[in-house]
Amino acid sequence: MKTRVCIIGGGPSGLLLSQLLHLQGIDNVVLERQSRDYVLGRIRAGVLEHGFAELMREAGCGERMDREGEIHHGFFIAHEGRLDRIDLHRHSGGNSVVVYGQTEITRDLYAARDRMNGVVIHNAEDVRPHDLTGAAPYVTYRVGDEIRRIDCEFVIGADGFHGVSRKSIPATELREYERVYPFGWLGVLSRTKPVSPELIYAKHERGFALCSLRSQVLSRYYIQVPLSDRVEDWSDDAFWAELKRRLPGEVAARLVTGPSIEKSIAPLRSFVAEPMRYGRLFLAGDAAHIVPPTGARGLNSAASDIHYLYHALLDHYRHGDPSGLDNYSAKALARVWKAQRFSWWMTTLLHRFDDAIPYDQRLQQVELEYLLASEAAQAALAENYVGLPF
Ligand code: FAS
Ligand code: PHB
Repeated sequence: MKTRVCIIGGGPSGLLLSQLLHLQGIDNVVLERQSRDYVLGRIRAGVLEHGFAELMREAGCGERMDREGEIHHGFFIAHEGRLDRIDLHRHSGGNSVVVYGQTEITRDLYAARDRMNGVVIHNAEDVRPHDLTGAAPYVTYRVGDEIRRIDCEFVIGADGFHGVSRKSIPATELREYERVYPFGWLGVLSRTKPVSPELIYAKHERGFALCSLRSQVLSRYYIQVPLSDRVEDWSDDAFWAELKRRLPGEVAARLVTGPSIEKSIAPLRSFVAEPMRYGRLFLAGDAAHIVPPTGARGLNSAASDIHYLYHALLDHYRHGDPSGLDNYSAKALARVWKAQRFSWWMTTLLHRFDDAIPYDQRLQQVELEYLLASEAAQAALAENYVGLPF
């Protein structure tokens, strides 16, 4: 098989780039290790920056998001039994976020690929990129016992943190930066009415909690748990009881509980791999960077990578201009590191750190006091949360 761009990974990053390129007549193929149902079975991000929403509309995939997604102009911070609202809309000069699950984003992107007869190959085993530093890279993969080959001009590594692309870059070429947090998030999805019309980020001495949603009949909740916890350690009742302990009384009193339809523990890490290019291979999304979900930057950081790559490939194919591709890594990393900073800051602000020295505990408390008392600090939070410019 021959194509112009071979995209490894059929998650939101890979599918969004595939759709954008196809709309511009740039031939591409997506190779996905899992089945479509498996990919759609993952419950992940919930909050979209306005830049991500714009990109979905540009890809012709924004119609259901605009119809079913919720525009949120702010969120609450719960602490010491009270709620303080951060007015994103006012502090960001009129911007907001869209609450619409990543699962639905991925579903809409698959539907758009199908409508355009886009080529997405599922259950592609042992995907391997080859000759990345030459002018004619290719990718091999296995279906059953048969090894297949795709000749291409560029390879996009959109295969997430555990993918093959980043690992195809020689260690001598790659610099990796990582911080692993000493806790995880236990997440529950339930067919219950959300406890609050806007998200609640709760800082509590027992640990962090988050009240989020997917719709008015589908709620998403998280509590910080030790890394040693396993999901089978937590019954639904135990989860709901702990969540209530971490919320202000008036909120806990109106929490509607119900059976979990999904329950999982996600570890928290900050990670960046530099550079995001090696020859004809370009990394995008989780393949190159990971953030703790506290700042809702994970999926949104992938969006700016895709935006930059899309325009760089357009410039290359339309105008023979390689500058976008040559500048991609530096440009993408400049925004990635700002998302890293914000995610680290939100995580440090709101979580319980058992090994924190008393000075750091007081600093955490005064950081929150300063934020809630300062218009400038809230404006800084808002501009990051709604999304820094691409
Ligand atoms: P993905 O990991 O989504 O997609 C990569 C795709 O590549 C996958 O479908 C995988 O099957 C495929 N793949 C992997 N290896 C391959 C190979 N060798 N060959 C072919 N295909 C291969 N972000 C938020 O903003 N908010 C959240 O609440 C949030 N929660 C998260 C919870 C969890 C458990 C995880 C893991 C992530 C969470 N994230 C969250 C971040 C998440 O949303 C990512 O940012 C987002 O999935 C990034 O999308 P992709 O870059 O497409 O990577
Ligand atoms: C979610 O709804 O899954 C979600 C929302 C905001 C976050 C993290 C997760 O910061």
